[in-house]
Amino acid sequence: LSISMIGVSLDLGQSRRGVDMGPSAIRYAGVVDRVEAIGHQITDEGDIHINAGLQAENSDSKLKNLKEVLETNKKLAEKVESVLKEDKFPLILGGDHSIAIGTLAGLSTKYKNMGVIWYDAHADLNTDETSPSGNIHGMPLAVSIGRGDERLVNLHRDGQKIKPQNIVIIGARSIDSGERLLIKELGIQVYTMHEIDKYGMTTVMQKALQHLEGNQVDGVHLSLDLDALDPLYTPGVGTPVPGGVSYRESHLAMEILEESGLITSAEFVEVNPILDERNKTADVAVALMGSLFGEKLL
Ligand code: DIR
Ligand code: MN
Ligand code: MN
Ligand code: MN
Repeated sequence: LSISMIGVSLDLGQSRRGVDMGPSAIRYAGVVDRVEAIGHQITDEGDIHINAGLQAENSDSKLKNLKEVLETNKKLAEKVESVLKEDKFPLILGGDHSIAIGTLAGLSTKYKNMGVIWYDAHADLNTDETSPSGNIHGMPLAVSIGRGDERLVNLHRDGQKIKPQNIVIIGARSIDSGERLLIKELGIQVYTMHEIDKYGMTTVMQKALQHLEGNQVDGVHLSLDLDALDPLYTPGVGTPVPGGVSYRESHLAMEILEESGLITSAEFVEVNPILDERNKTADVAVALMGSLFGEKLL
């Protein structure tokens, strides 16, 4: 593969500062060497920044820091689009999960029927109306299917970027009431911790991929929120939820994705070095990238 790595230094999509340093933490954990050792080419495109200072203006409590989140995501969507034009594999490092709005907007310029694997403790399907927090990192999937504030929905290109039937959420264990309604209304595929416990990760991943292949997707994006894993393994996240996916199960999931040959882009988000223990969470992110990009023991 020829990979282009884009860091997004944004922490204003949620309320715990420091996740803007996620890309640095992941670089420090050795992402470039790890991916090159597998035999891929990787170009570090540097970070997308925002001139917000420490105190962003908190104008709208229903959409916290909307202006900064919009600005950053516009830049990201442009960047992703240009990386795709060079036929490179986009690898995005967060930053909080609101950056998926820009990632998916950029990807939607090339992929018209793209599948999305959303590996997360949360569903990220809130709108400005249903959000209990006002944090935009809880909204990117809703925004990308065309629900919520129109300034977010129409970012980079007008309207829906991905189809609800092309989404598979894996690892969910914290879903808000408005999100539950939207999941039911649209029939979005969700494999919660219950299904992972009951059927095992192999079955869950096979079902997820079969579903996307059945929809004849033209690409598959992996959006991996490190809070999908149990906080035991990834303590450096802003909204940890106990009872998560294990380290081994997550490696297995990445290996199954790699074996499928279907993944066309990926993002790793919500690494917050301020909340972390000796960069443990960034280390896990890089280890999982190893599996996703085809690292083999023998
Ligand atoms: C919660 C938390 N559902 C919200 N969302 C998170 O604020 O909308 N997503 N942490 O990853
Ligand atoms: Mn998330
Ligand atoms: Mn999450
Ligand atoms: Mn592995």
